[in-house]
Amino acid sequence: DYNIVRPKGYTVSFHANPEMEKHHFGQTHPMKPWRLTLTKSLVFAYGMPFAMDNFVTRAATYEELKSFHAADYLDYLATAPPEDQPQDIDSADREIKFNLGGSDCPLFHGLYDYCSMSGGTSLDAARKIVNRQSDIAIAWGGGLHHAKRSEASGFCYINDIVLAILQCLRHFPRVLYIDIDVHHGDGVEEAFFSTDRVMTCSFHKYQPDVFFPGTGGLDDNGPKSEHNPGAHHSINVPLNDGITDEQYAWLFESIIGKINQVFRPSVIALQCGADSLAGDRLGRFNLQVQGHGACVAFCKKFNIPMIIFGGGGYTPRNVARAWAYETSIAIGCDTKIPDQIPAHTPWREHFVHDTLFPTLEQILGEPRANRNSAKRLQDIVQHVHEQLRFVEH
Ligand code: TV7
Ligand code: CA
Ligand code: ZN
Repeated sequence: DYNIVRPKGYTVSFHANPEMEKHHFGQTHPMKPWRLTLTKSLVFAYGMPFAMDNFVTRAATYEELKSFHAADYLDYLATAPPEDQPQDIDSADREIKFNLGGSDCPLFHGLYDYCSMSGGTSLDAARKIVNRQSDIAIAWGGGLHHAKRSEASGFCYINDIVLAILQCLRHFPRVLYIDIDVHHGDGVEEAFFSTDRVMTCSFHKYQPDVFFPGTGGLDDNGPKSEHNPGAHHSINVPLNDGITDEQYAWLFESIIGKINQVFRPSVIALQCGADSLAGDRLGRFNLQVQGHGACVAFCKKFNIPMIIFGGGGYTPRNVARAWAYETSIAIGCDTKIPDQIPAHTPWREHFVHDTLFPTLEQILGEPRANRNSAKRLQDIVQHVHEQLRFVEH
């Protein structure tokens, strides 16, 4: 048997708005806000709320969203007619301009509420960090890294991460953004392209013209002009299909360990997109719950205030497993957590296998071929270390 207790000497906070989970992008759309319900059911069944400060968050206000987004974009987001309603030509025009209403970013009922709730959840986490009321603030409803100032992209409409980082920059000198979603964190990278107060580092599958969004090559390290303070402050780790826990941990520790030394962040913002897990509906990697969680554990060891965001993740049972395990890492009970999913877990039948750490064979049947050679991974680390020679704080 095991006991979940509050961690000694630091505070973990959990930020969520249950109203968010009720929204639907559409029957066949891969993004299922309901995965947040499944995540919470595991977090609760394991008794983790006892070890955290739990907050029901409010939606972000229009003024708060405007700290990053353009007013005309927000106005359209707030008033756009849902897809099943007739629209005039002018509104069809704006849909194209703002990239709204396609199959990736549909105009569904309650869209503005959903977006402002996601933004509000991450802002709430950031506020607890800047007030020093929390050391690790968790916002699984956030992590929507593709959204631009005036444009929706890749299932993301409001960039809650940028909002949270901007809030941190009002109180702290430097923020390190780390992104382990299988997609490139392009929206966050672009937002802080020209500043040396934010370093961004995304690990992702990279195959332009084949895999979304097609940016984030190894040589994309920020503005090419040395006079621009943002030069060398974008780090990209482009990967191929099938990467394993062992390879990913080696890359992550070699790169993030070095960044921590040279950049010395005052806050870490960690996007934990779970579409980098094996068996994801959109992802291509062979990561297990343990390997995904190892990234969180490694960051935690730095003892720097940290915000943990959600992100992608399209096989809900595996998203819930990873995010529940990562919550347990934050509160420091990960080594005690039983592999057996508690019998009283709501929706337990959705987990298919009744363990928190299913084997690769259980998840995939046959693992996906690994297209990442040891030589290529060494070259990536070497390139990143060369970039970091230009960075000194
Ligand atoms: C953070 N991949 C977001 C990741 C965003 C990925 C894409 C889909 C997709 C959309 C669907 C759908 C899908 C099975 C998968 C070039 C296109 C090709 C739409 C069919 N099934 C995150 C965005 C990516 C929508 N987009 O990082 C409705 O896959 O590749 C593309 C763009 C044009 C649009 N078509 C796909 O994880 C949260 N979309 C089924 C129904
Ligand atoms: Ca990524
Ligand atoms: Zn993704």
